[in-house]
Amino acid sequence: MQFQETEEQSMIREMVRDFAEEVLAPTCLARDKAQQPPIEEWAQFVEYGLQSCTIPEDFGGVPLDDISEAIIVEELARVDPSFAVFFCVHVGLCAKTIVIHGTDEQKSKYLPMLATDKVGAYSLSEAGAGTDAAAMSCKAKLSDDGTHYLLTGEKMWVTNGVSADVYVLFAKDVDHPDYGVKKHGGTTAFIVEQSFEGFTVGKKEDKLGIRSSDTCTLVLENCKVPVENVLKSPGKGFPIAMNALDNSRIGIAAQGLGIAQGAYESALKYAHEREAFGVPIARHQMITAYLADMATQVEAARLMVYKAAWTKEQHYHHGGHRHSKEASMAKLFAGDTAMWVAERAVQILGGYGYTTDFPVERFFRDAKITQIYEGTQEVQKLVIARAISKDV
Ligand code: COS
Repeated sequence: MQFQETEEQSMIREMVRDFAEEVLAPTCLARDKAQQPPIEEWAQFVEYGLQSCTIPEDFGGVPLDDISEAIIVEELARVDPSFAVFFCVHVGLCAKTIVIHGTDEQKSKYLPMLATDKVGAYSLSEAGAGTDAAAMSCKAKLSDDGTHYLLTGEKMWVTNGVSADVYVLFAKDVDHPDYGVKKHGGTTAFIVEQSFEGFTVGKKEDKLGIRSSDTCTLVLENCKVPVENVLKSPGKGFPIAMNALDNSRIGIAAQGLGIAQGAYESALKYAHEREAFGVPIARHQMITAYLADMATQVEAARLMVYKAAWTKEQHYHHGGHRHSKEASMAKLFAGDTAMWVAERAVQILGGYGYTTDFPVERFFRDAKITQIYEGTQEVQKLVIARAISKDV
């Protein structure tokens, strides 16, 4: 067992940290206020090639190991959690899902564009199907000539929904023999382009946090999707959706870690600069104890995130076991850590922490979503409980 980053991982961390501080930090508050997606910043980011980190070289990517991917998210979220989730969804939920489940034709068509400047998204949830994903009601019906599916319904909570060009999107094939038999019966994964006929970007949500990340509904009105855009085969979509979430929950855990790290650093700096009763507040025991607890929680979250990323790497490349449990544990712990550390940071900064003069109010608002999306904390407990019950 070793706890040291490789030289390459340290180099990536430094590169992303510089990018986040130089490019994201100056604009993130204004984007947050305006709810503006980081399109210009993304254009600068793609020059580094990191948006292709989950795509094999054969399809134009510069693949990195899973711990490096987590480090990138962590460093982005330390400054700008909205940008971090933009990256996470693109590389994880979209590109990686096509890498794992796509045919050679699908990979050749879609991965090179996702490896360059096209943006990816993932669309599973609906108004009545969030935690209970299998309850989705969007329907897919094969056209009479059998060349394409017609998708109908409305998807919800789609991160990157406005900005994306390509979506991995789930709907139920009503003619599949399992449809109406099993709860998730007929669920099919499609690759959908924003330009497809019958596809409309719907309402954009006005959110508490991660406001520079666009979240919207998608309206499908006989949306025409070629049959060759089905991932795997019709009716095989639910396990694809679950597998994609196993992968990306580590990304959200890394986002929580980055938020916690950013909030902790702000509080530490402030506590050493701000004086009260004649000394820096960091010398008051109650504040010292907060800071010690925060540093400990952040470190514990970091170990869990990297361990989950390592387990994922072992699963895909070295025959290791599936990483569902580790991903959910990391997301559960790091999400709670983000929320707790950000709240403590606001407390340490007092009134200043409640204003936009310091980033901790934004971290506080941004932290909350890490306990909700890509599976609520309650869902993570369900996944963990199911996994550990197999150990009995
Ligand atoms: N990887 C691959 N396949 C998986 C899987 C995983 N991690 N987890 C479940 N599956 C498969 C099962 O093996 C089963 O397949 P078969 O029917 O072929 O046997 C199928 O998926 C259904 O699994 P299960 O019975 O566990 O489904 P449930 O309806 O009970 O759902 C939860 C389980 C709640 C865990 C699931 O709905 C979930 O994760 N919900 C949260 C969704 C979420 O995170 N949404 C946010 C999306 S971001 S827009």
